[in-house]
Amino acid sequence: MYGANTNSPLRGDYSRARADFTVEQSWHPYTQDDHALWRRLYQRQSQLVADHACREFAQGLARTDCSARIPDLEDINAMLTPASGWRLVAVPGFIPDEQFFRHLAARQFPVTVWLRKPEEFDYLVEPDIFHDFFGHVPMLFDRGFGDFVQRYGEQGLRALEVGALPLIARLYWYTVEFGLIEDRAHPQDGLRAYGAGILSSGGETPYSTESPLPLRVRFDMRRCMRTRYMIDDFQKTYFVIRSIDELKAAVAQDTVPLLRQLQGEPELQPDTLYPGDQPVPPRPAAAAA
Ligand code: HBI
Ligand code: FE
Repeated sequence: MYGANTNSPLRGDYSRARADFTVEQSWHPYTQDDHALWRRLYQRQSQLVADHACREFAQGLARTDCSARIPDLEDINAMLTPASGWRLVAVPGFIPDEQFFRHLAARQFPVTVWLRKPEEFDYLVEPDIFHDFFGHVPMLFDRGFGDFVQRYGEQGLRALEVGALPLIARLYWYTVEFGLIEDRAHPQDGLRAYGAGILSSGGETPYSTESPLPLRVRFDMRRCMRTRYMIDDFQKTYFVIRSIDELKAAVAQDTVPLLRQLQGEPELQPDTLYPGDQPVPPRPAAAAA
């Protein structure tokens, strides 16, 4: 079925996708250049983990050693499913919101199959396998975080029913993608990242925890859902949780009443501190090596 091993998986090839938008990972067609680029991406990001990632991320990353080549998702599932009940499924790229939420609600995480090009080393707007795998999979080894993401998927489906996609999408953006944590149980750790958009980015990882430029405020679900975001620049506001349980608590109840209420309130701007915000200071920059 596969020809000579010279063509990377096509970006956004939906022609072979099933009804739930999953595809075969088509493991074989990754080229040697793809694996080499993966190694460079992996090396840069894994060096940032010790100083900037939360302990759950560091522990999850240590469970899989994927530094040498693009992983076969089934090999990862053999470790991930016993650990947390999650399973990775391959997808061609962005999939419709409803299908995305259905996968999360079923404890299945969609991982994009294709890898970016070398000229996109630093920055990419869409998810590729490096973002989806390096950024998201470590946290999915944590059962509590996995519970939150599953519950988020269920609430995402509810939000679609009431036309509240923008509100529920912001919750994902400011937590799963760009969340920071100041772990109440481990104060010596200081401010750390758990979001996949941060931890798959060489620039935003130190920026999010150390730069004096962005706003950082204590997580509040209403504040978070009302706040617009940008997809093509470092974030201007980060929301800081004190524990993963705080995320689970935020979505424990049906969010529809809250969504309906927030639909009637104005959006908040991504670069503004509002009354009631509780600012969180950055972490002192690590001494240069
Ligand atoms: N599809 N592959 C993929 N990855 C995503 O992160 C994703 C998606 N489809 C929809 C979607 N995200 C959004 O609905 C959420 O971010 C809320
Ligand atoms: Fe992501």
